[in-house]
Amino acid sequence: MTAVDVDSMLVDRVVADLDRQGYAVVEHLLSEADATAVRAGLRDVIDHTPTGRNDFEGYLTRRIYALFAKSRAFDALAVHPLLLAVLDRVLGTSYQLSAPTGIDIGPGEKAQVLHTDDSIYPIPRPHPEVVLNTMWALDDFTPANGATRVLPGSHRWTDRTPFDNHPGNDGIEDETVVVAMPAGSVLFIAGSLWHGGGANRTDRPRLGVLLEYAAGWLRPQENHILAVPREVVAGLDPRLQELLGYNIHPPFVGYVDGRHPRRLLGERPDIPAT
Ligand SMILES: O=C(O)CCC(=O)C(=O)O
Repeated sequence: MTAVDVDSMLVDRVVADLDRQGYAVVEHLLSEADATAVRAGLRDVIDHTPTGRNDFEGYLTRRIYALFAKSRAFDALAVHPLLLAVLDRVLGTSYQLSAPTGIDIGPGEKAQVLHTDDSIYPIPRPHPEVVLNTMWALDDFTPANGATRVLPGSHRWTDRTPFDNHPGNDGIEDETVVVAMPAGSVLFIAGSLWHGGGANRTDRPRLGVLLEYAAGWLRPQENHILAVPREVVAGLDPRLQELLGYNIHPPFVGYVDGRHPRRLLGERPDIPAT
């Protein structure tokens, strides 16, 4: 995969869709061949990943945590120019990776409970977006195999949840949109949008990878500093190093011994010594 110039009209469209409906789809951001290569690169990791431990993870679903410790398949995608341009517009210029997670929904898995990704932070709604998630489809996402479900416009809900008058999450399903998309596509999900994985009624797993980002001043969901060995991070692209926590939120949130954390990976003349 080669770096591509960012298409500003595409960025505008994604940002507008996120604002209007809380999600946006870009089809074929990866070619079919690239999607196949990324999927193949994750195969071994998936084979060594246990199934989930609760309803949210899914008892028939494998979730790859500590993704950047286990695979190089997403190094370039995490700093894809389109993502960074959209993130700059939605979260501002200070953000970080929060929860990079491979999700292989197994045959027979039931639908995941609808949730918002920012609900883990105690911030009353409404609020400016502090989380932006991206779901990279590595298989075709279909209504049958567990494509992500979204509630369009629910990122604006302040006095409503999918569970009001809908015990068991049933009655809300007619408002839910299943985001079918071909392998290689990316679904952007605003942190305040209600969504969830779908049920897999096929006999094959559905693989997607979430690259979730959060504002630079928040604690990321996964502690990358402990999850990804420093010698691995040292070999990565400097922007990815920053996204994995070797960065500050200005003026100095995240310093180490009074200095920029990037210094733990070696000297960088472009960063002041303080
Ligand atoms: O697998 C999916 O389609 C969505 C998963 C999700 O939203 C999550 O686990 O937070």
